Amino acid sequence: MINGHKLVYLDSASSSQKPSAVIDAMDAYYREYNANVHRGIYTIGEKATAEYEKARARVARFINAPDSHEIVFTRNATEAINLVSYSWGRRNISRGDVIVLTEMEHHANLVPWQILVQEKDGDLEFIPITDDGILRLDVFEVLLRLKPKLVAFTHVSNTLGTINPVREMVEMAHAAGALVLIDGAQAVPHVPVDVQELGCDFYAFSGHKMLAPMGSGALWARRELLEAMPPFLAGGEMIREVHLRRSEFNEIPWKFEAGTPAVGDAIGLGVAAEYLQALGMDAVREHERDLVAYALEVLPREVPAIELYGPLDPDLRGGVIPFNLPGIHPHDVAQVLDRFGIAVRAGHHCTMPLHERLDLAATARASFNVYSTREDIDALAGGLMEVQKVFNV
Ligand code: C6P
Repeated sequence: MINGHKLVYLDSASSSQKPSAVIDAMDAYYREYNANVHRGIYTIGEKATAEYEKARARVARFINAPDSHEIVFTRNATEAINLVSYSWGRRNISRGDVIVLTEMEHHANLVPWQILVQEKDGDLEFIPITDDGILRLDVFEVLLRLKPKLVAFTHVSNTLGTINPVREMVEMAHAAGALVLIDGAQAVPHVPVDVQELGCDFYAFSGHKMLAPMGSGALWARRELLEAMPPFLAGGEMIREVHLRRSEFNEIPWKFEAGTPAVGDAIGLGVAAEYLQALGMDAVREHERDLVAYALEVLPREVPAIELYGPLDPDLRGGVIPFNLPGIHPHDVAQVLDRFGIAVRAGHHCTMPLHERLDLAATARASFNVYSTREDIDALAGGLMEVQKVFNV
């Protein structure tokens, strides 16, 4: 109970709740076979290593990676993108090179590239959006004439919910000779992801938004890219041989997993991937599409003053509903909703440039996951009516 009310959790885009299967798997690791991996030649050390690598195989299956060695465990999507910007970026981007991003990127898929091009004297270009949050592919076509080295974009917008036409964008980018990084942080929990079908080169995501523990995440990249990339972090585990003045690095993916990894978190991530696969990602998507369609119908009907942002077509939109109540700051909206046990996020959602583009100081945002229901949306509509009463608007 939250403030005397049943919790209505509508902040899953920020982080999801975790199923018992995930918590139990982590509990079992810590209680029954807690040990470091790839080190101990004793029973629980071997069991921990086997479960850690099993988790990698599960994650690979979940996104249909052709080879589980192409999955590098990271702490989150941010670290996965930084791994690419530091490792691939510093070796492949030089003076005058162009990287194309979009106006809707989360800061995690913007700031690493800003730092890289500042260091290398390269350039960033941005695919603009329409007022309802759709990428302008006509402008993308024009930007591709600049022959960018890399195009990096989000699969699903964390702020507007827009599901981008990623497959088409990958084809366009490849035809122009660019590599493609997809930020899948808001996609893997909500839509089927098949990296082979998408044809991209790098795919980054966090575990904690897809029912997995905090501190879990992954980068998928094509084997030949990972093999050619220098290590990102250095130390134990990522080496094969070390001498005082030189070292030989380990094979992929361990070359990118320096130090003791978050073993329990990786195991939890593997179980979350299996859990979602058992639900069926087509069914997950259909459930969220239904919730989006319901929210887009119910909220303006029950709360006529509400301003909604993002694509109006539920087919183009993941489970994210950004909104404002005119005359009330979104932080106040979120605070009053909390009195009724309703959790939404308010602010810029780590997309300040997108808010600037839409001329919005901030928004409130309701977001869904597999456990969200139509009743949650009814509760939100009721809560928003209460907010209006409190502020007398
Ligand atoms: N978005 C949100 O409330 P991390 O923090 O590394 O797990 O995820 C970063 C990230 C990258 N890309 C997208 C599209 C994202 O949505 C996020 C995280 C959360 O929208 C927290 S700011």
